[in-house]
Amino acid sequence: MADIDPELKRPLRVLVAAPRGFCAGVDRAIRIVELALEKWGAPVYVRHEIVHNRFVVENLRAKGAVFVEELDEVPEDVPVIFSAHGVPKSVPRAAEARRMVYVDATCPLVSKVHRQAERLIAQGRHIIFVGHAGHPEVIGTFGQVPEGAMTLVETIEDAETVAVDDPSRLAFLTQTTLSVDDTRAIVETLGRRFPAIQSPRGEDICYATSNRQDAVKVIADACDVVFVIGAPNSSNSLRLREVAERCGARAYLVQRAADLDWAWLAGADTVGITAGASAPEVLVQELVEALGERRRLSVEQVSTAVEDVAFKLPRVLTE
Ligand code: 2E7
Ligand code: F3S
Repeated sequence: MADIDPELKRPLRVLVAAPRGFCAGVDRAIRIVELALEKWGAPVYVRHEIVHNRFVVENLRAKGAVFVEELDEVPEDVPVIFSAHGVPKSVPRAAEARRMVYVDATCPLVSKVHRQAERLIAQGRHIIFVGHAGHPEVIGTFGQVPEGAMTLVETIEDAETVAVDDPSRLAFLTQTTLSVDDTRAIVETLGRRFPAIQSPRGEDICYATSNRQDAVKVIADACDVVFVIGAPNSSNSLRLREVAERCGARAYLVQRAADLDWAWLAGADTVGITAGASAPEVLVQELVEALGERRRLSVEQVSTAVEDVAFKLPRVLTE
């Protein structure tokens, strides 16, 4: 006789965080690709994953989008879209030189940081940029200013040791998807070492990042296990997993339900689910359904904020 799984149909409380999933910048970026396909027909090229989610990318690919990493992979006479994470100034410049049709899907909140960087450089300041090396947003923001005008700080240790020429003419900016708590500590360190450092006008960490971190904290406090739906290259999703883990939960990043390992749920009575800003809601529902196949679920949504942010689409696609 086959063994009966003792976990099967044991009750499982599921807390689903809100806000979770798509932010306004992701909504806009995906819509830009869809509208470009409607307006110009396939293929439409996209430089870099429009957002860091395989499911989103595959769906758009099925509609005729072609994803490449560099502009020189785009053939002549086809439109190209720049991803939500932003691009160095050299990219639109190269597109203009080739007389390409391009649409910039950079999140407006990232563009705002780009403009702040330019303004600070015009004031003669050196910028300390708090972010993660190699991330496309960081590459894009560094590409707004002349080489050497900005220094990357990734950790508290970096903040303790970074050397600057003139501490009286210093400012800092940050990536939009950082850990709110880690960034606070880094910024405090910078402020202690460089009392004259100028802060960003508003927060650079975006509303979606901080709302999702607040919400996951609340569920993680009550959960044995937290699942974050997101890709391994998704900065904001990685931060959500870290935040959940720091609250004492066992926290896993999963791209979709198929990644779930049932061993992770051993002994768990309460699990939490959230999703990074680039993860579609269908993947949340898919995970809930997968859990329901083995356990008897009670599902509750835990809401810590209501979001009503929406960004305008580029005129070229709406006229
Ligand atoms: C753009 C920006 O695509 P994502 O996973 O990107 P991150 O930056 O978190 O790796 O999420 C949406 C998004 C977030 N930030 C897009 Cl700058
Ligand atoms: Fe923009 Fe923040 Fe989303 S920077 S793309 S609103 S995660």
